[in-house]
Amino acid sequence: MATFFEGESHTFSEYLLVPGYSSAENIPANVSLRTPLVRFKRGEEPALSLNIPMVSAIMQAVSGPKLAVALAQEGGLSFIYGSQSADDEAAMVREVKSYKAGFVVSDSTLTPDMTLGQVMEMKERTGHSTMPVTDDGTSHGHLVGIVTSRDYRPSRDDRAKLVSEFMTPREKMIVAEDGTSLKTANDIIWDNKLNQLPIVDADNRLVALVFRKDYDSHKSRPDELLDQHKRYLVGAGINTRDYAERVPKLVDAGADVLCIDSSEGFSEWQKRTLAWIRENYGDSVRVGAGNVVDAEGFRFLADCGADFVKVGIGGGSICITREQKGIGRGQASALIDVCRARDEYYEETGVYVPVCSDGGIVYDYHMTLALAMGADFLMLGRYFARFDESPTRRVNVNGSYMKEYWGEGSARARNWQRYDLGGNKKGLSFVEGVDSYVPYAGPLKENVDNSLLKVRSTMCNCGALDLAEFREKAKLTLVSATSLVEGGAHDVLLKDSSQQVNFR
Ligand code: RVP
Repeated sequence: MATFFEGESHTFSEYLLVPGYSSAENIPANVSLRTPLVRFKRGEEPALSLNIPMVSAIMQAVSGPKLAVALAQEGGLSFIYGSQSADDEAAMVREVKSYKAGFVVSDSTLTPDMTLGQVMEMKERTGHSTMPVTDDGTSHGHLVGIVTSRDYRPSRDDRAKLVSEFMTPREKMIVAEDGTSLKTANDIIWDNKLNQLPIVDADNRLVALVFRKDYDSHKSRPDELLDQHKRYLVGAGINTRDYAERVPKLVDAGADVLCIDSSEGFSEWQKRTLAWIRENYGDSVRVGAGNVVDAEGFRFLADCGADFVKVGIGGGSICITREQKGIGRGQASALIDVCRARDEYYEETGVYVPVCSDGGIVYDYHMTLALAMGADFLMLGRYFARFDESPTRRVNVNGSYMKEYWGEGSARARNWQRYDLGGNKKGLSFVEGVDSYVPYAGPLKENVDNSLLKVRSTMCNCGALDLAEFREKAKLTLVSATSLVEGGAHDVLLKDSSQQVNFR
């Protein structure tokens, strides 16, 4: 006879927190969101921690170098996607590790023979109005000029006009040489009343741009996640097929932590992958595993030496695994079960193995609930895909800006290693994900600040100043379908019909 779990399997929207006593100390500014990223022994500090409990999903449409930098600046971490060649993935890791705060590699570079029409198209696509001009149009070509929005009048100028006719030419530009510190660059910007300063090497090749606004924002990033050399922390996804080739390249590129990316992690393949890493690197390479949805799966991976365990099957916004294969579990029920197992494991062994809740976070309050249920940190795909920094295109769909977002199990990503069960057949046998649009939401920082302010506020309502205290004090209740209706605006006619949308 099969095993039947007690009760139904629930998801985040079916729960609410009941506030506890909050003292005068409980203000959002006093809340710490610092959380362990990897396993540690009782009484010891974890080797790696996050300053905010957010990591970005191991997905093509989410975790490229740009998002990784933006997220590390806020205190979280990206896992660069593994569904690309090991060399390409390692190059992305390197790009993050070699990123110098405040020095931006141009993503909107022109050639002198491009037209104003093309300039305006590029501005629309990237959202950037400062565009260096190089001889070959690459971000490291020879610098020949610069275009900003002050150089043309879209309503009056002929769209066929060439960049060379209206750019500020190189000889009239103020530049700084490679190796200039951010502080000096900023002084040059102030002394010359500039908005940006191109950095060039001895051969007049463009290296980067420093923007006036970036220096100030750099100074206001208290949560930045840095290694001992003041470089941003970054993770990388691996799979259970080519780890012997991929892991050394990622380690060599400077990846701070790895994660086995699999839709179903309770398997011999994960055991073998973890064993190989321990044999070859001991504890010097940190690696998470998953995904699992019950206590048994957690214990298996913890015993195999996983540094953290990821929870969630079928709850991802682009995921159709449950429909295709009939496996999975409501994300809240899975998380509660696994977090209980983590606490028992800690009691028994003195080893704390952090739990990551992966997928299914739609509203900001879902983050708070997942943390209250015991998650040490959250993995988010859809959430980050909506931001400027995600690697996908911003497109206009019926008058609204959208970003593309597709699953790793979709026909577009074809990440067969994530779903592979062994055997000789290589390739995706059937899709487990979809290709979609998500509403464009602007820059990462604004959104993360806003989401986490809500998390902090709710923690205060529950009398908690850090995540461990929050887990201890949280009181959760299941809600009925009828009280769900009561939770939104109801029985009123909204004046602003745009507030009526349920889709975020
Ligand atoms: P979400 O944040 O709800 O968009 O979910 C993201 C998660 O969905 C990923 O971290 C991963 O676990 C899962 N995923 C990614 N691709 C697919 C798929 O194609 N089915 N699922």
